[in-house]
Amino acid sequence: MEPPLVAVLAGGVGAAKLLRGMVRAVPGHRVTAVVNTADDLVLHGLHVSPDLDTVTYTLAGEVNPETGWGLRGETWQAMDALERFGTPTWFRLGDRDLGTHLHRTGRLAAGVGLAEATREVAGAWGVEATLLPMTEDRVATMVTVDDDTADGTEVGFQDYFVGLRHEVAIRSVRFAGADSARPGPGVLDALRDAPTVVVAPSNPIVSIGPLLAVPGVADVLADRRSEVVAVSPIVDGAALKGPADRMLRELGHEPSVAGVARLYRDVAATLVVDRADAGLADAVEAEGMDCVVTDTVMTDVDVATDLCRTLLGIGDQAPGGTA
Ligand code: FO1
Repeated sequence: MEPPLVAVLAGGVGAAKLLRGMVRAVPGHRVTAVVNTADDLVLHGLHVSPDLDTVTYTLAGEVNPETGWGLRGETWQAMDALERFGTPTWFRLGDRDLGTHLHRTGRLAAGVGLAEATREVAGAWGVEATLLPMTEDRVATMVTVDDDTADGTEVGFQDYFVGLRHEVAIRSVRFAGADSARPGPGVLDALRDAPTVVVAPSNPIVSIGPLLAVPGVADVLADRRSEVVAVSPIVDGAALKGPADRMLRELGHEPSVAGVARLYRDVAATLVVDRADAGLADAVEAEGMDCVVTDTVMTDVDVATDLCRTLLGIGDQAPGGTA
């Protein structure tokens, strides 16, 4: 198998959009994505891996374009049937999507690892890129939400994100199990061997945070920091999707490209920011990262492809340059 030309640290929707451009910028089979699994949950006895599935369905051209997750043309008969029993259905699994969770859960029960189950799912959807779960061990993002109690209440990530519609303020985030998690098969090799490593424009706290918390990952990136380029998920002080800006603020970080630079400067030499943030390039550089300004809002696959070409050629960019 040919080695990857690029390895991408990936969360869900933002990363999936970027990867759609990446597999046009270079041959799909030369792209490896290391994907967050700390959002995974077991529901109705099924192992659900939202970020792996979002990336898979997006690369297959089958993602629901309205939500950015789940499958297009989905039906919900299984959820309707569950409601009949009074079973909670706050986390919606469509009928077609259920097939993926049934397959994954069956394979895991048969003793196959998550990496192999992921390879099977991605392959069946015709995805050429290699998708690697960050770990096969259980790592769970836990969020302490602000409530009337003195210490707040800790809930699982999907309880916060979907159950509470990320409308409540948060006090802290931790990645349970991360300290003893082993990187998934092939993860460290891909991050060491790919000529370029890209940190996708995913939530720095709850999507990229767990990846960097897996022992070994941040060290590999720090060792080759000059070849690691991150894309800011914050544009003009706001997240394009989801609560990243609010989470940053609530956890004491600045919700700006400068705040993102502060989080990534130890593992990446370059931060790519949108033209809307051109005025903050000096602030990014003051944090110790080179700043490249270009179009990062991936309104269509052509913008994503151009962005990826810029990322791959970043070594040729003058620091602080405009692509
Ligand atoms: N997000 C929601 O807001 N509501 C849902 O009911 C929901 C179901 C769901 C099912 C499968 C899947 O792969 C993703 C799903 N998501 C849902 C998205 C998911 O919560 C988030 O995309 C990620 O975990 C954050 O990256």
